[in-house]
Amino acid sequence: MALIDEIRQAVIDGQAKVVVPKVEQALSEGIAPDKILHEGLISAMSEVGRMFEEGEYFVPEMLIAARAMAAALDLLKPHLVEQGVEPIGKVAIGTVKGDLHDIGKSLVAMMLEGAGFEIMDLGVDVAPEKFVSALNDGAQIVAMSALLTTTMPNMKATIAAIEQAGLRDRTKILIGGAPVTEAYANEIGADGYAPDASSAVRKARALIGAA
Ligand code: B1M
Repeated sequence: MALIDEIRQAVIDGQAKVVVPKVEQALSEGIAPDKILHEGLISAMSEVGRMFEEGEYFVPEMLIAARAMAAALDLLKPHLVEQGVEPIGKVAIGTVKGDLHDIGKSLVAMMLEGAGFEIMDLGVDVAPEKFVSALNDGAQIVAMSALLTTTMPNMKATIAAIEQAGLRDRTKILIGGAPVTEAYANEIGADGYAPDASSAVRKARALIGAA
């Protein structure tokens, strides 16, 4: 089996102790971090999602696979994030209230950081008021992630809270996550939608006029 497939399989099997040395090996063999990310890690999580949908995996298996992926992402981070770049803007990023999925959000945060944004990572299950207080602390962009159809409405609730706080005019709002669409972004009055981490960077740059 090719090394990248071994990484993918080890994430699916939730074997963090296998994934980490294999990612180290892949990096030392000169395999591009981007290839490890997409063909190894992200592809593995899609398969885990499919297995969950089809009843082959349950929540504990999903969680263990996510932990293996997170351990691999920690290793990849320095390779994906350029160090010492002058900040081009401040982003408050979080997964919306009620939603505990953090891998996609963290990946978007990592890529934004690599593109020169200063990141305030608010974590998961972030209440609208927390986004508002990050804006009061100087964030220009609010970046919201949602992985559940049931938590998407909390994006709209957060926009309402920002409006109510009188901060909407000076705030750019970017949203994303597997169930989120451009149409939904338009519907709730967000300024942008991105389907993945690299387009999130392009969108964020465009939103603050740094494109
Ligand atoms: Co959950 N889960 N989960 N889960 N989980 C999904 C999302 C699901 C699609 C699985 C399935 O049924 N196929 C399903 C949602 C169904 C729906 O609402 N339509 C689901 C469910 C149902 C649940 C629970 C309700 C299960 C239960 O308890 N019965 C529960 C909810 C808990 C909660 O949040 N309150 C739950 C729990 C969990 C775990 C905790 C076990 C674990 C998360 C662990 C963690 O994050 N630390 C988990 C996992 C791992 C998944 C899957 C398998 C993988 C998610 C992931 O990390 N993907 C997922 C199935 C799937 O996605 N195929 C699933 C990899 C990641 C890189 O991709 O997050 O999509 P993603 O991020 C992408 C893009 O979406 C985009 O860029 C990223 C990189 O390209 N993006 C943005 C994301 N945020 C963005 C923000 C942006 C822009 C782009 O701008 C701001």
